[in-house]
Amino acid sequence: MPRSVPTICPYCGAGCGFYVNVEKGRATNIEYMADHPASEGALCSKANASLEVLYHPDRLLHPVKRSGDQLTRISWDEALEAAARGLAGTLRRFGPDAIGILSSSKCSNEENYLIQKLARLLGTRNVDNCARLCHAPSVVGLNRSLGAAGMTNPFADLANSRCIFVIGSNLAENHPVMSRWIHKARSKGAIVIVADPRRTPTSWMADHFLQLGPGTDVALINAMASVAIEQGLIDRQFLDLWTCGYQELKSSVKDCTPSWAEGITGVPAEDIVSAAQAYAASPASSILYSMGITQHTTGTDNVQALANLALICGQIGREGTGLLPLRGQNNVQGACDMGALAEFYPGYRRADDPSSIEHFRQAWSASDLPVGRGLTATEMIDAAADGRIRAMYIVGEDPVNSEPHGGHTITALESLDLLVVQDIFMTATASHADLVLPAAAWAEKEGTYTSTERRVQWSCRAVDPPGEARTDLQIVCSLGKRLGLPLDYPDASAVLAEINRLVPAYQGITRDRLGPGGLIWPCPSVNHPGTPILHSSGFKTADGRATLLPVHYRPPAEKPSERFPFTLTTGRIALHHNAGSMTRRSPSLMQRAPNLFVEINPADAARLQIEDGDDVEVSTARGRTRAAARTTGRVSPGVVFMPFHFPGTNILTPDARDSQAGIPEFKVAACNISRSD
Ligand SMILES: Nc1nc2c(c(=O)[nH]1)N[C@H]1C(S)=C(S)[C@@H](COP(=O)(O)OP(=O)(O)OC[C@H]3O[C@@H](n4cnc5c(=O)[nH]c(N)nc54)[C@H](O)[C@@H]3O)O[C@H]1N2
Ligand SMILES: Nc1nc2c(c(=O)[nH]1)N[C@H]1C(S)=C(S)[C@@H](COP(=O)(O)OP(=O)(O)OC[C@H]3O[C@@H](n4cnc5c(=O)[nH]c(N)nc54)[C@H](O)[C@@H]3O)O[C@H]1N2
Ligand code: SF4
Ligand SMILES: [Mo]
Repeated sequence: MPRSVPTICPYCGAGCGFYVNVEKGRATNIEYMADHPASEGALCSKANASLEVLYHPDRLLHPVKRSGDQLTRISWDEALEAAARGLAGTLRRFGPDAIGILSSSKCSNEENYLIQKLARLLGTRNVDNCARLCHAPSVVGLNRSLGAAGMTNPFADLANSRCIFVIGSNLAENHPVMSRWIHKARSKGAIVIVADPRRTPTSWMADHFLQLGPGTDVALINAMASVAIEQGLIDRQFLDLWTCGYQELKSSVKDCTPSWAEGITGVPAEDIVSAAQAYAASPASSILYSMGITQHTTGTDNVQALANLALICGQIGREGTGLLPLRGQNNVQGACDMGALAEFYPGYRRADDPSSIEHFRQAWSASDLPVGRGLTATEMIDAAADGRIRAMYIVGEDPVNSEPHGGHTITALESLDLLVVQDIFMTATASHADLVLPAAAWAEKEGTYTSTERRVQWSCRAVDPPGEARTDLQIVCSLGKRLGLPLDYPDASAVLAEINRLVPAYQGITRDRLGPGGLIWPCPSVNHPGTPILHSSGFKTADGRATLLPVHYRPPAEKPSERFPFTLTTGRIALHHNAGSMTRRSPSLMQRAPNLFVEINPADAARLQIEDGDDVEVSTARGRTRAAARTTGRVSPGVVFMPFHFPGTNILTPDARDSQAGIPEFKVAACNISRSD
């Protein structure tokens, strides 16, 4: 009998649902889920091609061990024994700080919960996930400004917005199914503002398109705040009731006039004024943002500037308003909620707060747990390079292709005594590992995933994993057991029951309540319906008020120079996902997007005698990479863009980071480009 199994898309944080149809134990096709509250039956190209990836012949089938250049198939028993012996040896010889663990925002909540628990029971504080490369500035900035970092309103609520301000987000390509909600709002008359250095498909939806220079967002946003204040478009009542710090903010943006901002951003002053008026004066305005805002040395400042703008205009806490940081990976929201972060235990309990530690010590019956913030993902790479970290366990991440300055990442991983990688494919990172453990993919396991809407959804197991691959949950539990740690859970439901007890926002999100569409956290009890809109009755701060935090414009770390006269910005395209280990294995996606390219303005190309399709070399102070030139007016003169879905892009990106959130500056590097003859 064919079965239709409900699953959650394994790619982005939009959290679309679809059915996997199974016949005789094999997934035959996927079917749309018309009653899904966010995706309403729609899916994008990546999800439509997901079975090509699930059944790709490259799937890892057995554990392997590397000696020299030789990869040898070994049994699970040998693999787990070697991993446990290696980690225990590092612990004995160098102490817990010499171990680094990267958890996976591709994995379920239950798996992330167990990975961070394994790390902390082992005694190491060094556990993190790829949120560090993604929304760490939102976690830091929004917690500081608003007391909570989640997306404030669900997608469907965009239909209630009268003005939608999209800044540094290309959701038409990167959360494509969700851009339908903007179209719906537009068809009801909403005004759309898009601020991006590139003319992306998202910008095609814009009534106001602000083509700012990379890394100049604080100037633009502060100028918009200054216009709102000058023109009396602020919400005084809201400011008095719900915020503190208005006078300081007002004086901090006093000199941020539109013409000052024009000089920095390149956006005409009158366009800044009309965008500010549209946003501030509308009865319900929302702000959507993602990597164009966060991946900067000023990432946290950018986020706080946006929070300031929303707060002074009172555009938060109601239908059609809010701040929507669009999360990236399918479960990056959940990985953070579960405490797979250097600075937080589950439920955002601070790792440097002794009372959180005591709470978990008792709950986990542990004799001791590490106190204090651990190393972030990027700091772990540095620590591996200089010998402070000697062993790493990397689950479902590909830092060789996703961390900046790839040459440095490879040197760092090569200098480890032990590298264990757990993935579904032999990634660039896995090719440097001593042990590679084959994991089951999304449709081969069950558990919960939390979308960017804070929507917690149960994904069911449709088929068996290939070969000897096991679920991440099984692997982590068996590794824990070999290390003598109490990690004994029969299945995901048992782990979820522990999460229900220990993470207040998930308390009411029990297995039996998770039907179609799931539940939106905070959901503090089993009778609670969930909370689609945050901050509707004050903020989660000590006094219920949000804080306006002045920020000042600072330029990016690297400026164009004579040697590197262009600004390189990196990001995504619709048809590939992140470092590409999954989507580069889809024949149908590869046919449409086969190679690495670099977008360059036709005027620059003509000057450099580069023609569309030419093989060019892009170089920065870190290294050089070849790509196919794509001449296009999408980028302004002086700016070039490369996606990071193919190896090579992150050879180029800089080490510079945001000092508050640790995110690398993926969006700005000084580069040169020339024809490679
Ligand atoms: N198709 C596809 N979808 C994805 C992913 C994928 O790889 N492919 N990855 C997922 C993940 S992990 C994430 S985090 C999200 C990311 O989703 P997005 O944030 O939409 O992705 P990016 O393309 O990195 O960057 C967004 C936009 O920021 C712009 N930008 C660059 N510099 C600046 C700047 O200085 N200021 C402003 N205002 N804008 C700037 C870029 O031109 C780009 O259009 O997508 C998720 N969805
Ligand atoms: N230049 C540049 N670099 C960037 C960015 C950028 O915009 N520009 N963006 C950054 C951002 S926002 C992000 S989120 C990071 C992403 O960085 P990564 O998380 O390193 O990138 P992915 O390619 O998504 O890696 C996920 C891995 O998990 C594996 N996987 C999938 N499902 C499972 C599973 O169920 N179990 C296990 N064990 N493995 C699984 C996949 O095969 C893949 O290898 O990249 C960052 N790097
Ligand atoms: S928008 Fe995101 S979650 Fe939805 S189908 Fe596409 S990749 Fe999957
Ligand atoms: Mo991301």
